[in-house]
Amino acid sequence: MTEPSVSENVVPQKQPTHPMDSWLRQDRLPHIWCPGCGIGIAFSATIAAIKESDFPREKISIVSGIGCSSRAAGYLNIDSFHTTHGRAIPFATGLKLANPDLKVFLFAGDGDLFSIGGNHFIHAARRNMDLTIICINNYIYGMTGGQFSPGTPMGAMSSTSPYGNQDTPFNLPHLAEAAGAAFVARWTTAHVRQLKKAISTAFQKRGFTFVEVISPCPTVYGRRNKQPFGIQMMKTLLETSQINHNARGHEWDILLDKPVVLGNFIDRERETFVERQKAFQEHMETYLSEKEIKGGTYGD
Ligand SMILES: Cc1ncc(C[n+]2csc(CCOP(=O)(O)OP(=O)(O)O)c2C)c(N)n1
Ligand code: SF4
Ligand SMILES: [Mg+2]
Repeated sequence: MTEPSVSENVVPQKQPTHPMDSWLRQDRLPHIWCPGCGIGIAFSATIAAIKESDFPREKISIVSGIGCSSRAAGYLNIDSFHTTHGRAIPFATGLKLANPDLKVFLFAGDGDLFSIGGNHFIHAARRNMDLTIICINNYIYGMTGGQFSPGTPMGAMSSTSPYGNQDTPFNLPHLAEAAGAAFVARWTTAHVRQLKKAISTAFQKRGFTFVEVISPCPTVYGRRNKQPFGIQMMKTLLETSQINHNARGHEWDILLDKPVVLGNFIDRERETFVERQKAFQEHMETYLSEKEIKGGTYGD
């Protein structure tokens, strides 16, 4: 009889597991996010919020556009749709209307949601469409090499503003509020607990809910703006932000020399699109049946 080899004697070790493993599409890993990027923090805060919620996994869908942030849809192990640039909202709207029982949320970037997708955002908010939007605002088009975006602060460097950005960025919470969102919050990736709580609230609430997440992009934003490391950017986010839930719209502007105001700013009740649609359906059926009885034509 031959002696067992050393390798045969080794007791097989159980692979360590992570509490979020089952929420990730393991075949898609490793992910594309750079070391120091904040997207992963926002992504795990989102998973934690989903885990805590009452929604069964098969009743939740994530939709994203295109960008580093939008890659999240491909990594999350639920029904996910990685759509085209700027078109996540119309896609998600279709999904929600086809199956109103679903909880549909978006995870996408400042460029995707507010440049090419900006019009969809304001109209979905106006209609109080039943969607939760998580926007990663890293002040830049990360994926395509650091062009300025509608989130880039005035004066900040980018690959397309080598002398500083001359435009004012959108005040995203103010835009969401003005357009009609039911819940509006802003946190950073350095405020994980508050962020997770805001995402939970946004998930539970009816209608159009919006959470802006200020997130470091050391690779294409930080390096051009004297903060090449993610940890430095996180420290700056902590040092230069102020929590004030009662601040109002104009105080939410992002300026390089002023603290960034954070909080759960807006929480209000408005009839949602899906609710209105049900009522409208009934109204339409009554209208049509009356027309039929009287023998009139549509539009009379
Ligand atoms: C129709 C169309 N236009 C432009 C692009 C190129 N593009 C891909 S991602 C992106 C910007 C992404 O920026 P953002 O949404 O802020 O995401 P980030 O990468 O910063 O997370 C652009 C312009 C594209 N894919 N499709
Ligand atoms: S380029 Fe920026 S946003 Fe994209 S993964 Fe790298 S650090 Fe994150
Ligand atoms: Mg971006």
